[in-house]
Amino acid sequence: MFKKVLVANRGEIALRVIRACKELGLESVAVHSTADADSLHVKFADQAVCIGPPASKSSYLNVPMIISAAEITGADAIHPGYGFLSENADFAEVVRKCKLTWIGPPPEAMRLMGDKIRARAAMEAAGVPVLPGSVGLHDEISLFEAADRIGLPVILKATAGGGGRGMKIVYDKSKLLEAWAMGRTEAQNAFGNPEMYMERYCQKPRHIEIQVVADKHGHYTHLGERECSIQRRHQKVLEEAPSVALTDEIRQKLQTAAVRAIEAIKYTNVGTLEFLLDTDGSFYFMEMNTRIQVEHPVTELVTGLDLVREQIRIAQGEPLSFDHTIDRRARGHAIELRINAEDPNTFAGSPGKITALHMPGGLGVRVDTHVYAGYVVPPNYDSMIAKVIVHDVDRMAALRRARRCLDEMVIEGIRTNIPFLKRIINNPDFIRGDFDTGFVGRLLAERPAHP
Ligand code: MV4
Repeated sequence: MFKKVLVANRGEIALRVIRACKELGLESVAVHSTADADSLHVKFADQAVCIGPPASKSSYLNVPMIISAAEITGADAIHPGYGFLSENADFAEVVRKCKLTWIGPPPEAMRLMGDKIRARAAMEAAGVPVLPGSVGLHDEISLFEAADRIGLPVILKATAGGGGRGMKIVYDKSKLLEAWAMGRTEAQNAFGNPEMYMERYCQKPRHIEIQVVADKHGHYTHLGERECSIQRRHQKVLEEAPSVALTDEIRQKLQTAAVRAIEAIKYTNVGTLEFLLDTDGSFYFMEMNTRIQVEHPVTELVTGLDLVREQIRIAQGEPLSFDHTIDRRARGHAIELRINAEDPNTFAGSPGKITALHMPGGLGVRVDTHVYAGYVVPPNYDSMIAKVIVHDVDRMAALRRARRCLDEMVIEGIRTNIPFLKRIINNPDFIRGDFDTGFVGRLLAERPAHP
């Protein structure tokens, strides 16, 4: 049993984890860069340690500094949040070698899911649908053989990639070689591994993910889906649960596939299986995220569970806090709006001092944020400054609540994407539930940015 948790992250998720620790009677240690000294996660933790200069590489990715901070403060567990070191299996192993508890999945499961080719193979072996695809493509011959077998269009993805970086879509055989060569260069630069593989390209899919959770007592279960098709350049903008696109039959099949997947790999902790949902109702495994996700509150509001508390309990060796054999349905509808410090037209980051701030509130409204009036948004990190998550009895009611919240919100001194979020939630196609992963791209092509 551990007593003190070091939170190896920043921003709203660090605060989110610290809050869960407090409610469980655990002490918390914040680590922070010099740029984050005034962040709420630093103020609300029991102890705080500065671990380096603003650059992530020197602070939130600096493994020796983070381990030292744990040793100096007597922390006996590490929660990695999302991003940064959260999906780094080597870090998880270092944490364990230092006799600290890793509040995350088994490193072997993290490593498996980090290798997209191995992950595909493991899912296929577990009976989870995957798109027709290839293994690693190491020469021109295997490249063209794979394209001929799979059929155009195809998508080239980095074996060590994920989240859409380094992907190349190829519609024409004459473009295949160049796309592969460019992809290899990008993959080498981004992930330190040039290897690419191929899949049949699914046009106009929805991005549906299934939240999973498993303890160390052999209980594997799911907590339903999240609809994550509203993305801009592979960055989610808005997420909701449940998805309007799923029939009970497809939902059931997705859930069964997700639970089968985590059972097959003996997963523990929380995780997410990402699926592409094709227009004909077929679905395919895309990747698995072996971490708590930004959009986890959407699932918390429709299940009533605290996913970070579950993570901590699981790491302590406790069973799931709930009876996973009953109550499978989402309660009402939840929508998360990601508030970013960015220009709503150009999407360029907009760091600086927040001179005035009013966050929305009232029934069915949750705001997760580390910012306050007078806070200075540093230019060094992700632009997300808050999440507004609304809950109501059904999707239309939740949308009305989301509109009310965006109208209430006041953020002065910096620019935010609030006007862009309003545009999405007032769009007739979005309101009808008629959208796919190309929705935001088409919206912006219609009325482009004004730089
Ligand atoms: C795909 C795809 C179509 N076909 N794979 C984007 C992020 C990464 N997880 C994989 N992604 C995609 N993989 C096949 N075989 C389309 C996407 C994709 C996408 C997926 C989800 C949300 C937004 C997206 C935007 C563009 C492409």
